[in-house]
Amino acid sequence: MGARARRLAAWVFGAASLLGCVAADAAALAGAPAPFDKGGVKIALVNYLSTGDFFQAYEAGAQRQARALGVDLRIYEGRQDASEQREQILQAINLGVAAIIVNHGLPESLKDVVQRALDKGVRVVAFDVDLNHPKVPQIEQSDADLATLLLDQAVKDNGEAFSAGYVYVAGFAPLDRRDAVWREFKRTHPSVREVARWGTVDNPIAQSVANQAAAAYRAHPDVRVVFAPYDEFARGANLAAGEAGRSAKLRIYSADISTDDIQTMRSPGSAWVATAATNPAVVGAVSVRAAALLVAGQDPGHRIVVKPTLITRDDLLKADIKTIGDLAAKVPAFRASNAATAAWIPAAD
Ligand code: SR1
Repeated sequence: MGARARRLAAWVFGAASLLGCVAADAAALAGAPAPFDKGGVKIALVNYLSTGDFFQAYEAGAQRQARALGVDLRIYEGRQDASEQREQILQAINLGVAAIIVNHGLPESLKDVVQRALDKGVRVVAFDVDLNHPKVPQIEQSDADLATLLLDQAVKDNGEAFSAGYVYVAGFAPLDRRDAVWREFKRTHPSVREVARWGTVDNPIAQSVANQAAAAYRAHPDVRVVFAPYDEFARGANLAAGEAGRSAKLRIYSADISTDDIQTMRSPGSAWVATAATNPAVVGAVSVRAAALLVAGQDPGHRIVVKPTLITRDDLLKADIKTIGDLAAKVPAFRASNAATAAWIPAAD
């Protein structure tokens, strides 16, 4: 084959694989309502946060559900940059997506671009960012239940009176909802004293939180319980406890779970004794299904909840759970959710 023919073949192959990629990712789904019966449906997942196990697993679950639906899922990485997230929403609208999943973010900076999407007929669903719009279904993990499970366990393990450290950053919807439960808990448990508070989402989050925790532990040697309801916070609090030789004197209660988190909780002498969590991959799949239902003209409901489960260090050790896969094998809620389902939507593989 001559050079010209080779160039032409490469061009044809490149164009075909590009088309093939779109066609493969956005294939027709037999028996599904329009537009899924024809294929070619594009959905955007626009993230505010992407780093850390939770968000990686969330994205993986969203991708699996999109593949099962024949949807071409365009993922925009989140860099905790509100103006970049706005720009990405505008790019997604221009790309002609049928729906946008907004994953976290700052409501004030999103409202007008979300309205622009809705005005152009693009469907929108929100995970863990309160967009407060009647046309935008809100997906969450029931953060009130999640925090209540943890604080009930903290009382069970430590009694009604203890000095606590609290890890919190305001402005993130799930953390704010968990914080509302913590504030009410302190009101109803006057012998629980919050003696130290810290928190940051500066990357790398766990290490930044560990640096703050080390100072908090030095200043407040009476801290017995740490309420750190985000796994990156718990990793930091646990790391600092280990480095300060305080693991045996502290108990850490957190949210979220991943295979790495399970290993940290199981490690000898770990202070991280309980977490309340969903499977983030399941939440990602629910988000795509909710968007797909809207695109098909069906109603996923306005408030879509994936319920969390309490998992203690003892549970992990006794049941010999070492990975998220082990957890899914033992706890049905970690395999799938019946939120935002329909007979025509295939299960994510
Ligand atoms: C900074 S917000 C972190 C939380 O978002 C998700 O809801 C996860 O549960 C995580 O804890």
